[in-house]
Amino acid sequence: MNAAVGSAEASTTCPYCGVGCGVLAKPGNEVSVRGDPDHPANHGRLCSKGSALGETLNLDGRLLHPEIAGRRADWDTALDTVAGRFQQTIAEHGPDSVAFYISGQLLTEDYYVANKLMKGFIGSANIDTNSRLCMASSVAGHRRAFGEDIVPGVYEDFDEADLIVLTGSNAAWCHPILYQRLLAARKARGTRIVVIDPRRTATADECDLHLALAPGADVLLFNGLLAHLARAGALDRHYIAESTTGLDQALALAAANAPSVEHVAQGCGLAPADVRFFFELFSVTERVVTVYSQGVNQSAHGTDKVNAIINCHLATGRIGRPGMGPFSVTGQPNAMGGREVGGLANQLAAHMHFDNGADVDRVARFWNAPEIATRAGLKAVDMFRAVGDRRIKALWIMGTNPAVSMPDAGRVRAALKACDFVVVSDVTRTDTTRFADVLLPVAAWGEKDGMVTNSERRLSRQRPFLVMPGEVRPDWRIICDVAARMGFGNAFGFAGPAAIFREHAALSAFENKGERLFDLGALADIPDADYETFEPRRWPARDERKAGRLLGDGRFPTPDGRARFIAVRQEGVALAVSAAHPLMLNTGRLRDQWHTMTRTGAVPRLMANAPEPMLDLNPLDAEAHGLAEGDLAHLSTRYGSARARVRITDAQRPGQAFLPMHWSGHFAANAGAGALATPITDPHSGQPELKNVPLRIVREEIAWAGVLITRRNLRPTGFVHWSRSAVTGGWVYELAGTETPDQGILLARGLLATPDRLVEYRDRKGLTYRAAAVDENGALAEALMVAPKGQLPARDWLLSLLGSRAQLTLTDRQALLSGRAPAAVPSAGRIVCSCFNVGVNQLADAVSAGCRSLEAIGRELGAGTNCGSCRSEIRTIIGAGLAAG
Ligand SMILES: Nc1nc2c(c(=O)[nH]1)N[C@H]1C(S)=C(S)[C@@H](COP(=O)(O)OP(=O)(O)OC[C@H]3O[C@@H](n4cnc5c(=O)[nH]c(N)nc54)[C@H](O)[C@@H]3O)O[C@H]1N2
Ligand SMILES: Nc1nc2c(c(=O)[nH]1)N[C@H]1C(S)=C(S)[C@@H](COP(=O)(O)OP(=O)(O)OC[C@H]3O[C@@H](n4cnc5c(=O)[nH]c(N)nc54)[C@H](O)[C@@H]3O)O[C@H]1N2
Ligand code: SF4
Ligand SMILES: [Mo]
Repeated sequence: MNAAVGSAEASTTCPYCGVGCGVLAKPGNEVSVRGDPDHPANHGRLCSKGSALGETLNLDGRLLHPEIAGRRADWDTALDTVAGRFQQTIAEHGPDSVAFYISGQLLTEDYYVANKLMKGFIGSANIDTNSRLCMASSVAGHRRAFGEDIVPGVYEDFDEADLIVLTGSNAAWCHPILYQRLLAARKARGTRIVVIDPRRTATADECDLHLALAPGADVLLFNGLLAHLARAGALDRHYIAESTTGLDQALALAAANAPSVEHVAQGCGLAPADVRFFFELFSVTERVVTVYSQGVNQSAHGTDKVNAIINCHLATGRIGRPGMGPFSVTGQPNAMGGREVGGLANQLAAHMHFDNGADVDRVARFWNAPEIATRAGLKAVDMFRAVGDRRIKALWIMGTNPAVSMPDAGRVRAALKACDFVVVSDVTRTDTTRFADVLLPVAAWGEKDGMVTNSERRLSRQRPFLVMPGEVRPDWRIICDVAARMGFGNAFGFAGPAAIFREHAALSAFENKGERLFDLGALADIPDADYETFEPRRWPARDERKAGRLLGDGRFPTPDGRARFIAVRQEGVALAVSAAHPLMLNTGRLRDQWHTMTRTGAVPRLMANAPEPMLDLNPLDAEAHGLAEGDLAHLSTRYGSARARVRITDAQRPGQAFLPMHWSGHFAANAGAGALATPITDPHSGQPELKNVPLRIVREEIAWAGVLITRRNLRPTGFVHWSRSAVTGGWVYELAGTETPDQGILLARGLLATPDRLVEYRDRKGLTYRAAAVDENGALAEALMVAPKGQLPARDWLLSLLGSRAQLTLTDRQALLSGRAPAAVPSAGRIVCSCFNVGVNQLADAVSAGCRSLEAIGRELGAGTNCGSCRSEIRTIIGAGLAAG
């Protein structure tokens, strides 16, 4: 690990989800982290990912020096090359021949200068961000309804609501601390919870009603609700008259689209009684918050889904008052900060837009930018298309891994390969950095210094507590240095993040007499010292008053001051299933992994819950495809293919499969969801449909399987399938192939590193092979076992040998070659609770020993008592144990 800045406990913010929890990080031999008790987002709590932050800080795999064409270069040469190639391309082909693709991982200051450089000084709006895959439909829906991209609610609404509708949100895993807050409120005041998700997720575990609606049917459901509210006399006529326009058209279309509860139920694949229960609950409960996220946004009709939801809140006047409102929760740590600076290609800056000439003029004057872009640029999917057909000739990617996370990822990779000049700024090597002509090493969490904004518009500081290692630099500085080399030094001569933040704040307040609610005017002169000690606060920050909910006064930032109902109708799914692709593939997140696993994938306890890429399938579909639990399946869509093991679960509806989005080429041979996903986008937001693509699955005829346990970080090639998982002291590689076992043995042996200290065993038929290598101290360095499918021995004891680093005993050595543990080592089983490292076998044993409730398990094993995100899985294990008697 790199050196600490000081010894004091630093107060900073978690770099994962949009809940934006405060973290206290104490440097030492290891950095220890705890939740910040004074941070209003989490009041001291952290989820599994947040609590493991200290384990992500070692420097294995960190980029420490700039590289040009794969060779180490010095900063001056690297920056000159970037600036020179961009300038040359612009001179020859115009400003729209270059682009930036950036990210919600960036801090506000990084984001601000990147946006200013591209839109203000290069003079193109070809800057888009991974938020296009994430929040774009919410942004578009907010603008259509409210006139500005405003999230009206605050986290206190989770405490004060009587009904919370979670739609297209697996908050139990993706916004865990907010979800725990909701469960606490439920305990205290009996908050009702309705979950709308085609899958029965962990979030659906604790709810009054789970509506497992047909994928994509959300508009029909919410149109049905709007029509029901009208029929039930639940419309707030006064509010509608005073504060809105367009109800008649929206209601007419909704009523035509969703004429009755039965019609809605049929179209959504739900029971009429369940639909009626939801409608009535919504209609009679004043304090309703509707929380939504990627099941709504990531859709070919995402913007319509957002407006269908907002329509119901407008119709009942339930916006921006305590315990009520539509609440789009943000995904990334600084998704909201990116929206503030205007990091999307169709935004300008500070909630100002290209479609308003006065805005363009205002920003140009503020920046003193004569060449400002005057129209929107290319959105992510179109941007990579333009890279692919050479309209864009120079691309700078910062803080995102599009070779994995973009839909139709195979085409994105081909585009990156074909592109004349690719720059990548990252903290580590990724599938995307392979395409970089210039690779720039940047500061990571713990080293970075700046501002982020969470889902409830609350700004918090990320503060450094570690010295930047090697030659690493912060993103903002790299961007400003390139800008200066391009001749824009005057506009980018910032001394540090505080100076950039002041300019960002000043722009938000510039000629803003309240037309734009986003206003940080009170912070435009914040002294460096106050920026250092900045306490979390929400925007708007026009003056010293504390900001809370917005839009509760029934006034909206539209020209006439009224909110707009948007008439929407249910459209068909973007691509329908067919005989060739009979299943619908849904993709999303797992509890303990973050995106493309560049950080969480290296932490053993975060890998333990789901160590391999798994495709979830309903039992009926598994049977129809001749697939058993754990079988390897070949997955293909019209865009690409992948391989994953099958997990059979009735949490999936028949006809629907689910694959996590996380596995990149660093963690498996070919298990990426991005290669399978469709690049079809929503017409308003340009956000791709990442939740539905027709899928074909075929069982892979596996002949042999292997497991390699090693200290080395490898990237096997030539295997039909491999995946790997971090364990204490190294990695476990699962291998599988369709070759004959003897060929498999040959292939797998090629992975071993230390033939001189190797002991080997091979059975006479050449079907089974075992080998172990020791280091100079006689401790296990690696072990390989290969056997016909289904015959691999258990490996817990091998892992404990790898982890302990103790010298092997004679018994150990014999056991290694016989493939059997020396004594029955009790196996904890797959880890369920990663906070306390409790495995499925331990839980099952505790249930048989009489623990019949979550509380009893918690008392016995600790499991489930910290972050709480494993509670639903524990409940399932208790249920299974009780059912088995
Ligand atoms: N553990 C973890 N947490 C994270 C992240 C992570 O990588 N890991 N990433 C963060 C980021 S950037 C984001 S954007 C958020 C995302 O947070 P979420 O949106 O909660 O996560 P997802 O798993 O992408 O999708 C949510 C749910 O949408 C459902 N869904 C699919 N199709 C439909 C549909 O047509 N209608 C409805 N109503 N639901 C549907 C899926 O079944 C899925 O359960 O999570 C953030 N938090
Ligand atoms: N199939 C499918 N695809 C999806 C989704 C889905 O649900 N299904 N979800 C989409 C969503 S919502 C999102 S948000 C995206 C996320 O997709 P990505 O943005 O590709 O995911 P990350 O793994 O978070 O990539 C962030 C990269 O930035 C690096 N990094 C971290 N901090 C910094 C920093 O401070 N500066 C710089 N320069 N680099 C840094 C990390 O090392 C990592 O390589 O995926 C999208 N893709
Ligand atoms: S809930 Fe989100 S912000 Fe909070 S600790 Fe977990 S990942 Fe970090
Ligand atoms: Mo996201």
